Amino acid sequence: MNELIFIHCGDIHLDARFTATGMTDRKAKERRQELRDVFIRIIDEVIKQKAQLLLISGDLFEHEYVSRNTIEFIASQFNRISNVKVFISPGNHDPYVANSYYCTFQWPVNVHIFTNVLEGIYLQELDVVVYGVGFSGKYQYESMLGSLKNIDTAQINILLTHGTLDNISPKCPYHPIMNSEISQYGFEYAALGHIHKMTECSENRIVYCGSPEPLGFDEPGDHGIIVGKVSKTDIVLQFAKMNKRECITQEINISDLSTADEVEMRIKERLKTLTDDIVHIRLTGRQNREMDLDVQLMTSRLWDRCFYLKITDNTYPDYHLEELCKQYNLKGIFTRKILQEIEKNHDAQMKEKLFRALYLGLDALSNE
Ligand SMILES: [Mn+2]
Repeated sequence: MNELIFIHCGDIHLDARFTATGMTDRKAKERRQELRDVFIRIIDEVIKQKAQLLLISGDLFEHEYVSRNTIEFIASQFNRISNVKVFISPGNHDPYVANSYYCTFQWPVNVHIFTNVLEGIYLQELDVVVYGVGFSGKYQYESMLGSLKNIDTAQINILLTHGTLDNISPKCPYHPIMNSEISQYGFEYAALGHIHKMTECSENRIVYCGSPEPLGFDEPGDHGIIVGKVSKTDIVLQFAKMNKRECITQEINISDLSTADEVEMRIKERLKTLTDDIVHIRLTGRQNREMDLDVQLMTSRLWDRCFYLKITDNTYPDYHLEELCKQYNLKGIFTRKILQEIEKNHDAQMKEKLFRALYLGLDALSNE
């Protein structure tokens, strides 16, 4: 039985700016180097797995920012696998436009780049047809799979494209395609790009491989590529983790802390296991009125404890009880009553309970 080994990767975004993360230029530059590193590791995996096909489902690089040097780097990596057929379906970040390196660069002969006209390439030696279509601009409002006619089911058929699967919004600008539309043709595998999180949309058949390195805080968890073994009767997919770093967002509730030093200690403690990561700490809860919290200062004091650190203050100020006591409304009456009770009471545990009741009550009254 003819079995084919393929690697499916995409959304690598070589030369991305990383502006959304708020990263410094220095760190962004380092991160861009790491995107190159992950691309090398992907090619290593192609060699290691003895893959015969490399499918790249778009957003290989960022057209707006990519340098010729990076294009030459990509080509040199393709040259390492000259016996492997490489297919690229341009995405919204690397569309097939007139001034794209896809048009102007002399790519190695083992590389095929799809355009906005759907085509199927038959590889006789592998008895497989790779169908593909790509972006020719930033936006693509309609499915480009419409011209697909009956496909010959005698051989293995693979689809490669960049798009949004089953998006119900009427004006999806990123190539809206339907699961049902793809399924009817009976592809052995549909390799999709655009969603940066690995997603199996139809068991083993329609798959987003995700980005191999996360590009922002909206891309938590592991990232990688798909290693597939497919025949006319069977398909086995394996996710291969590729990312060097993780983008991690963590909340730290500071309601029980009274000084900025204590907050800093708590963040330090949390960062101990996140030294290689891109970390966003969200401070939440109630902030003591006496606390002089300066997240910028804190960030600059702790920046070297992980790859990149961002701290945001999402706390809300503590209640000003003295002020509240002076008010002639429900909150004022409630606060006065409970504070009187607290004063009368000598039991420490009871005092604490009353304080908790005070805050719960004020929260309830504030949220009306
Ligand atoms: Mn992308």
